[in-house]
Amino acid sequence: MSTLLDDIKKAVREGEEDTVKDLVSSALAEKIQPRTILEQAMMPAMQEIGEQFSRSEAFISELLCAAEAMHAGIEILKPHFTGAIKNKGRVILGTVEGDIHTIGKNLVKICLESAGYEVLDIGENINAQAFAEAYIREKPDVLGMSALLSTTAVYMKDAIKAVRAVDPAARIIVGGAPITRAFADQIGASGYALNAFDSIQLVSRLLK
Ligand code: B1M
Repeated sequence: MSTLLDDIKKAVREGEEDTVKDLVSSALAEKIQPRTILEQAMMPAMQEIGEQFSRSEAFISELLCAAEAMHAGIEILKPHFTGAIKNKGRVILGTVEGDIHTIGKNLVKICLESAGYEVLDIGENINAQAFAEAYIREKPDVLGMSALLSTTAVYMKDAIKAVRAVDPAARIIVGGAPITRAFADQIGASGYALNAFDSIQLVSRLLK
């Protein structure tokens, strides 16, 4: 099993989309859990390429290829996560202003859908006003914001302020690599999830 996971990790890191699809399918056929494939192979690959990038050992084009390969693998995994019932509540998700990272948000969507929530993805680079407009339009039970850059995480505060101007009781959750629980408390979020799987318990707790 570890060889297959190692191979998936390598293929994601090297941006080999077709190889990732084949290997992820093989791993599922071998009954390796989708969550294991994600957490022990695909996500560490993104971590690794990110670290290489910060040491100037990888180009931005390689980050993009790895992201494409990650998306391809997630598409294969998706049917193994998604549940049939979607009536536990409505969630809106978006990545904040100035930020085009999608993968974490997409995983949160898949996890929440698998747990029975209806999720509307409003996309990336969403500013405070657009979050507030989406809140008015869609009337979600929970609004989720994702940020991957320390420079964009700060926009969450503005977005929370704009949404709370519309509904002071709005349930707003935040997450993403630079976000901490302390930061979430400081900007007035209703909750913080460390990862996509934790977002299920968080939303469930907020809707009790
Ligand atoms: Co960018 N990037 N990137 N990047 N990128 C990071 C984030 C970085 C850490 C890399 C590094 O230098 N080590 C760094 C940020 C440094 C910082 O601010 N502290 C960085 C940088 C600098 C940049 C650019 C500025 C580079 C440049 O242009 N010079 C640029 C900015 C673009 C922009 O947004 N304006 C940029 C661009 C890109 C690409 C477009 C090439 C590509 C994204 C493609 C895409 O998403 N479609 C990309 C990638 C792939 C990465 C890394 C390598 C991988 C991100 C990822 O997908 N991780 C990343 C390095 C890293 O993360 N270590 C990096 C996998 C994903 C599953 O994890 O998104 O953390 P993550 O999501 C997790 C949790 O955080 C959580 O759950 C998820 C799953 O468990 N979570 C939530 C996320 N959102 C949540 C919301 C919730 C709850 C939980 O509730 C709502």
